[in-house]
Amino acid sequence: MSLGCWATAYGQQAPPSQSTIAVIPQPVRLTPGTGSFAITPNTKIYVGPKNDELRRIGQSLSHEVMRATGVQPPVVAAAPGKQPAGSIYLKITAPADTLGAEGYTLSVQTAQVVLAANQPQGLYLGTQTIRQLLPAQRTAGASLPALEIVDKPRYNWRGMHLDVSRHFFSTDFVKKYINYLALHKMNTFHWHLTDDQGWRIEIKKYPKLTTVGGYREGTLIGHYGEKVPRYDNVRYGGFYTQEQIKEVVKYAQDRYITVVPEIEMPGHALAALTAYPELSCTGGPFKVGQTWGVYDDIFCAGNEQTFAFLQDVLTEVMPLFPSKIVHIGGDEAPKTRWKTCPKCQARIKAEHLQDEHELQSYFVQRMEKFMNGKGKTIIGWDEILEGGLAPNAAVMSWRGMEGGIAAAKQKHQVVMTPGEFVYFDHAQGDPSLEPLSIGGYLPLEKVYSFEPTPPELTAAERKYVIGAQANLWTEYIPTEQQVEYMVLPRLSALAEVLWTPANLKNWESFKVRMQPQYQRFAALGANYAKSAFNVRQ
Ligand code: TNX
Repeated sequence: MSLGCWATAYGQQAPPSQSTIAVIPQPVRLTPGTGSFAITPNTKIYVGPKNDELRRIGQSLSHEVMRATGVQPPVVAAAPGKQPAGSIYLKITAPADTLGAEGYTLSVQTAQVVLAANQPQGLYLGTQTIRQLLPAQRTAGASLPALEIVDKPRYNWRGMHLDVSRHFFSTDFVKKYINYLALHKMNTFHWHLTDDQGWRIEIKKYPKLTTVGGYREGTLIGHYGEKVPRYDNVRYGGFYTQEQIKEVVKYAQDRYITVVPEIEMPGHALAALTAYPELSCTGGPFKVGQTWGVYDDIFCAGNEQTFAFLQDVLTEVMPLFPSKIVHIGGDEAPKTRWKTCPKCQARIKAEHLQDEHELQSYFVQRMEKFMNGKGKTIIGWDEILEGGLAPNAAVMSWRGMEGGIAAAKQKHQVVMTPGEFVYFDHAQGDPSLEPLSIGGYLPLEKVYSFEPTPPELTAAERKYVIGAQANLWTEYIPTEQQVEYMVLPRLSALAEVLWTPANLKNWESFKVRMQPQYQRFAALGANYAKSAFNVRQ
């Protein structure tokens, strides 16, 4: 980045010096001290108590220190109570204080650094703060600024979603994406694995899901909705084997990120129906979607085979994901086919249902019962409210906040993900200068202004809003570089919305703290959107 860029964006200001304290998300309490802790070839990282998990966290910090300073501190098990001077000490403190599982304290003094937490997860999150106190680009003789931090998150669900159906991304890239989440102290990765345009997870009992459903004959070129749609006629697709899924889940777990898989039902199922047309109302045949939008052909709710199939699929999916919660989709399921399907109509009658919306509710409740029986809970898009919410289901509110508000009032957990504030598939700069995208305009400042807890809820109802997430639908995002472009830096704003107490949010301060963050993105080789601050390239 040249000086010219800085001049354009920030008047004549110079970039902040390396010693600037610029942590994102902003910690709950940060008190600057005097002096600094120098990283030297003698610096060691002590971890206590001695165990593999803490050692791994120490190793990851050591790796980051190496990246920033060229010095790789050895990781050493520390005897309890002993605090060697001149080193970095990671320790588990007595449980049951106010820090919770994810909180930590960090004390940087000239003589030593002490990072403490109740749980390893808190320690790991604290190392992400240390990482941001280090220079973004490798600097020999670097130091950490003296300070005291007490920190813990505002929300439990700090999520980021990725649609790998409309476009497919390699496991290597998914891991890179998870790294960006970890840097931002996010703790949930919502993996949208199935949709009309491709089924991306290997299911051994139904191999055609991926051999057939994993590939489409071509992809729409240009905007959805053009009078004469054009296709590139290039076969496109891919899928993850169960081994690859396990690898990604483990990778995320090591970074204290829960992977929530999404298996879409009853809608957005065209890829599955292409592989197994007998699960539709008409019997097909079908083609894996080449166009975006919503398709009328969905899983048949009148057909017992549909339920057996989905239960089999979930039986294979559940053991791959330690997450207690599984996403079952539920959005945009047109009732066109169910209206004319004799079996669906017979089901409506037999179950004394009012209409097709109640049939969808019946569908979701049946799946919920199955999942609850296996010790899992479900979350679905806010359409699952229609026709009656399943008894234990959580709701992901995407069509504004209304669905989430209704669910919270019914004492159901809610994750807020309203399109207006957190759909990262929308353009983030002047739309006429940005790559082809969908949905509208969502600049960084608007993401930053997002408030996940609706003020109209009572104090008791607010507890059901467990957090929020941003979604990245990839209809118009064909490459890894473009994924990075759409997510960065908006992810930084989202992270602060979800971690930092509302009264500490400050857009002006955020903008200043973003400057070293940009350098960090550059050092990671990330294609972040420089346009987000209207910085000339
Ligand atoms: C709506 S958000 C969808 C997705 C699309 C997205 C495009 C949601 C639950 N469904 O299928 O990709 O709009 O912004």
